[in-house]
Amino acid sequence: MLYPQSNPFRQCVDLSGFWDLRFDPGNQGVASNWWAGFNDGRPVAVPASWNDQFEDWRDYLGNTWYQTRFDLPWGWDASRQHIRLRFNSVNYFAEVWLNGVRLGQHEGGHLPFEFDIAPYVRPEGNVLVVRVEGELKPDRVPPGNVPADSRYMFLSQTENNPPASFDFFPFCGIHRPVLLYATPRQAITDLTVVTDIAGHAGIVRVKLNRDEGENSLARFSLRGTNVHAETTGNDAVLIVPDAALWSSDSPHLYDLTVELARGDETFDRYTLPIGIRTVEIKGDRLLLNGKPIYLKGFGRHEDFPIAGRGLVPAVIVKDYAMMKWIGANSFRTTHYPYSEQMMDLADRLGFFVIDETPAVGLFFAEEGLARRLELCQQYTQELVLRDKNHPSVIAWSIANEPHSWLPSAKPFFKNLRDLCKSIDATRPVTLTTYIGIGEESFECCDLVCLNRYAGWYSQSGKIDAGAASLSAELDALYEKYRKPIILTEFGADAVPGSHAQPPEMFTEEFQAGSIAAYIQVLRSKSFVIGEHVWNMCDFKTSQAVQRVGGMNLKGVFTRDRRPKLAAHRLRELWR
Ligand code: GCB
Repeated sequence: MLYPQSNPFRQCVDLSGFWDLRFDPGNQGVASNWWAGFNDGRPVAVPASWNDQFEDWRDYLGNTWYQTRFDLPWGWDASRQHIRLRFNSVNYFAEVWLNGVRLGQHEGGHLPFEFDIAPYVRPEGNVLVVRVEGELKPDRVPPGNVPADSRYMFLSQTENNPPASFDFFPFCGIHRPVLLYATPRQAITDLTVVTDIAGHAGIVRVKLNRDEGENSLARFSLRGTNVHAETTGNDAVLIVPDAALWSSDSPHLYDLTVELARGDETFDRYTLPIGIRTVEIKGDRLLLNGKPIYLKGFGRHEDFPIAGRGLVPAVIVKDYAMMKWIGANSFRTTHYPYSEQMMDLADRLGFFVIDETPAVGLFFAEEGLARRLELCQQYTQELVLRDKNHPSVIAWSIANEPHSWLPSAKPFFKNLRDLCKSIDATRPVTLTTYIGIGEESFECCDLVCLNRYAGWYSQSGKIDAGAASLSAELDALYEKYRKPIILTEFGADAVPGSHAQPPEMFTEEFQAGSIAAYIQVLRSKSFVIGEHVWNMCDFKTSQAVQRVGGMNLKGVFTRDRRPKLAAHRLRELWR
């Protein structure tokens, strides 16, 4: 799925701004025809979560109606062009109407969906209405309101408010831009780029998808080089002599331009930044361009005061600046796909990304399991199709911490692994676990990813004992699976400004000390290929006894991006 862009052949307009909003706790909107347009809306910012924009609706996750109006830009013509509406992310469920016509619906909060609106759009006075809701239900992914039952879950989270089966606030709303865009009728619809290296040359294989129609000429070129190819088919190979490879130290991107032409007349163009690089696992190593890499970085969240999970471009820039400052080279998109803007900057700035689907908090009770699998399949497919061309993506994570005690878990993940590989055979696939050695799904993963909090949730307050048990566990895991290991989560909560010597839980000294002790263990194991601290920043979550002020305080930066002691300690260790 190509991100919309503007050039002489295609145009894109961002509908972000102040929309109208009506909360609908009594579910009267459908019967009252709000879908055809409603009155008495209050202003709401798009993109942003609704929860923190008002004084009284923070924990409300139910039916909510959004509305905006738009005119088509000058020159757009629905009889000659595809005109589409693209939603980059709406959490969790969206149903969309244009001028009273139902366009469709989408489930899942972090991946784009779009509608062809050419048949329904008017030159002026269009009314766009979206019903959004994010109720927590056991047959949704991620799930919520899961009945307490120790066969399925480690801990019951129904006492949390809101009752999410995951540890981040279930923010709702239109979280990323809504785009209106036009392309020619016979347009480029998708590109798939796979790169390889042969000696000093880079090999760029491009597969083109296009609308049905006559076999026009497709031209491929890399800006700033003489490399080009053309074909009336859909496959091209570009060989770049003395290629500048993409890496974290030198994230070189080439602009791949693809054009469609009839004779001399060009009628479509798309430009995609690409990086030439290879990723593979060999023995205990993860290789980029044939050389071992070691991941230093974080699990994170898209989370910021007031905007909630909504896209704030300045926060993205700040986060990369702080990750560079601290010496990180990577992150995992915990626990859902991040914005396209975040992914684009990872390519530009040279960050390695473990790209994760929204499959967090999965449990394996029979009831609803088929539906949860269907949703995970949908998300895996949507994610890989969206992000397959990013050089920064070095692995896919198909789940975070599933409660995979029951035998049905292993075939569930084998199914998702196979699906992922069938769309993209070039990247490793993994999932992360707290279960450790008993996580049988590691058999079908290329990498073993462990989340561990010994010294915090267990052996509480004992940094050295926690580190010793981590060390023993890593050895046993490697012995069993013989695959490279990444510690994808470790850390401790620290209340900013709280101090103690000797260190005590919740102080900045304890957090810094336990992170440093873990890193010392990791560096002593040759099969460990990465360390991701949980979390980069403090983040909002459901209210619970372990969550002071509804916050998870494991950030090494505060929610407003100020470094704690641990950030300075990490900077010494990572730079
Ligand atoms: C985990 C989860 C993460 C939590 C974290 C914690 O293992 O993957 O979502 O926030 O632990 O702080 O408890």
